[in-house]
Amino acid sequence: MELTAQFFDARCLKPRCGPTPLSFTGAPKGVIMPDVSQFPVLHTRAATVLRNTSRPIILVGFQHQGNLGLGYLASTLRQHGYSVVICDIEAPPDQIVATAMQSNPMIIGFSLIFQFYILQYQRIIGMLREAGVQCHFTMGGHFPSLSHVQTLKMVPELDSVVRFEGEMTLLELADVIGNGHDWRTVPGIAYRMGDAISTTPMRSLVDDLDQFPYPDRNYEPETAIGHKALPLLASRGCARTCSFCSIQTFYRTAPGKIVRTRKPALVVEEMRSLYLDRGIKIFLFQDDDFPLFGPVWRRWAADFVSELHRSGLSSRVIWKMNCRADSVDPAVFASLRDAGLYLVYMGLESGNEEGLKTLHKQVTVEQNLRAVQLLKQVGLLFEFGFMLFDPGSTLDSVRTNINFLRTILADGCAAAVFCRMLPYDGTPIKDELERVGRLKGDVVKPDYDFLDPRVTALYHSLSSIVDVWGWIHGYRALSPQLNWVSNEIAIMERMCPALPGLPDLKQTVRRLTQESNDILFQVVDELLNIAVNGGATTWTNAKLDRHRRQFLDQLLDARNAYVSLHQNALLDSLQIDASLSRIDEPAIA
Ligand code: B12
Ligand code: SF4
Repeated sequence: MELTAQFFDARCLKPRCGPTPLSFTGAPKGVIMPDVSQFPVLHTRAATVLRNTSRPIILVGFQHQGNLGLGYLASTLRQHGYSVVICDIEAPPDQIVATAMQSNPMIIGFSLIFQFYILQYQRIIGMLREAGVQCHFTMGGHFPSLSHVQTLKMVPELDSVVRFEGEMTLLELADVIGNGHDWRTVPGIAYRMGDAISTTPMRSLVDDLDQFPYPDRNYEPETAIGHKALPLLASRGCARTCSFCSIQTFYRTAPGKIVRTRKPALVVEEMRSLYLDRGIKIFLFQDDDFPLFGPVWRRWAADFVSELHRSGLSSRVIWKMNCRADSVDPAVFASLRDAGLYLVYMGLESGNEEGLKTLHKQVTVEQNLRAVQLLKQVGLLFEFGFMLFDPGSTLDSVRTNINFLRTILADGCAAAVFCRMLPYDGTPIKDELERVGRLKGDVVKPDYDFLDPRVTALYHSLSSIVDVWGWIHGYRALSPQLNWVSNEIAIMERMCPALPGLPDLKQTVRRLTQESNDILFQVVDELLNIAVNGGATTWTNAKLDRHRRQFLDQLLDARNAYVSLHQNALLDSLQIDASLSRIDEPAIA
């Protein structure tokens, strides 16, 4: 095997780290055609309906890092005989239109999981209709589920909206449309009736997640330092009630059990087949809140750990998950680490008590601080979500937040990433802002003003001085790239622990991270002082950009030199152990 230039030179393809838990390189673009022969089916059900599967179903969605929602929808449809074509919403619109024209689909299903994409969907859907595509158009995802009326108004070409978990509803919709029956009777949808919007009875959330076949992942996995990574789910739903989060509303509005966990043995079985069939060594658990909190989920986690050890995977694969600060316990996390956990994404969200209350996090600053400290003690890499600004922000709370970040990041363990809370549809905080007349903007750019105009001025001056997309957010920004290299180092530590010089690289990256963070903190500090005492800032966009470029150059030089020097050992670590047992029995002693 040969390593590509991309593998070595992050400058050719800057590591695509998003403002998100973890990002990987090389996401496929465009149309992803199904290869049904390779598709793993875990469970099959006896067909109870006579189906007309003569025309395919097209699913359109955001594919970067692999879209599990589309994956489950596609695999469920295929399990019942339908052929499915998946298109990436980021593909050129003409390509999506051409695919639809060529394949004469029965349904096109659009997946809108980020509400700010709605205009992009609106445009493509309009183009499809203009091109003469007449089949049934439906849309699913968080925003359409919670704001179905607005969705149908904003996108008049849609025939229906599928609300909440979509597998069974889309399948029934396909069955009914295929057989020429009235689709308006299908439970779980919304549709237009003249000027009004009607809904059918809501469909319950699926109780047994293991009834689904494995999600379709028929795309090239993204890679990190050459190791392939794929997303998966151990559970769905979240029991918490953060005020800024539409997920909790999504799973609470539909009838049925809010949090459902899969059987640990079946999750491990899915990992094992992906390891053996696709060479996947990094697993990204996308569960909103990995099952860890309270005695029942602790037992679940313990069973999962035992299964990983029993399968032989714990020494061959690594994984990342998302959790909250109040789930972090040293003994539990040490056992997760020993079973392959290497990266934890924690939604810390705020570093001051008022902010945590506004966001209804139901954790304290002390808990956040302790969780970070424990993760460091256990030796786990962590990344975090943090909102420097929220609707209750004051100059004091912003200062406290920056000091919180200074404390947890003092050792350069992670790059500073922060944002302003956005009031998404379906969230309690959006409803509250609307109630008190503070909600501004629209679906694409929901907005609000702070109560203290000095905070609004601070926010605007900060956004104009710091190139947010160059430093904090986006695949090519500095903080995400610093985190990306720390992520690579953590992977190398786990996958090839004997590599010489790794501690030196780690130290260099930590130093750069400290220095980069420090500049961001200095900027916020100075702007805060100006907001209180007046005066003019000494920071300019150009000055910050010079710093940013210097950091990036130093980072990439250090990283690329290290990878080039150790390419043989790194290549060796990519091997898959084919002797691992395929069947459910202990594979190694
Ligand atoms: C994985 C993930 C990502 C991945 C995306 C991977 C991908 N391609 O899907 C990455 C890391 C890239 C990502 C990035 C971001 N994310 Co994100 N992400 C998630 C997360 C944690 C899981 C998604 C998932 O796999 N769910 C599991 C599947 C099975 O469920 P599902 O997607 O809901 O799909 C089901 C139903 O919705 C429905 N359905 C969905 N689509 C369709 C279509 C049809 C036709 C039908 C019938 C049904 C249907 O049926 C599906 C199966 O049951 C969600 C939270 C969540 N629980 O969904 C946040 C979430 C989607 N992300 C969110 C946000 C805010 C972001 C970022 C903006 C973060 C940031 N600060 O930058 C970025 C935006 C990236 C961009 N586009 O620029 C928000 C979206 C809020 C909103 N209302 O718009 C969410 C909801 C998190 C939250 N708690 O608020 N994210
Ligand atoms: S932010 Fe996370 S923990 Fe809070 S409700 Fe949403 S998914 Fe759950």
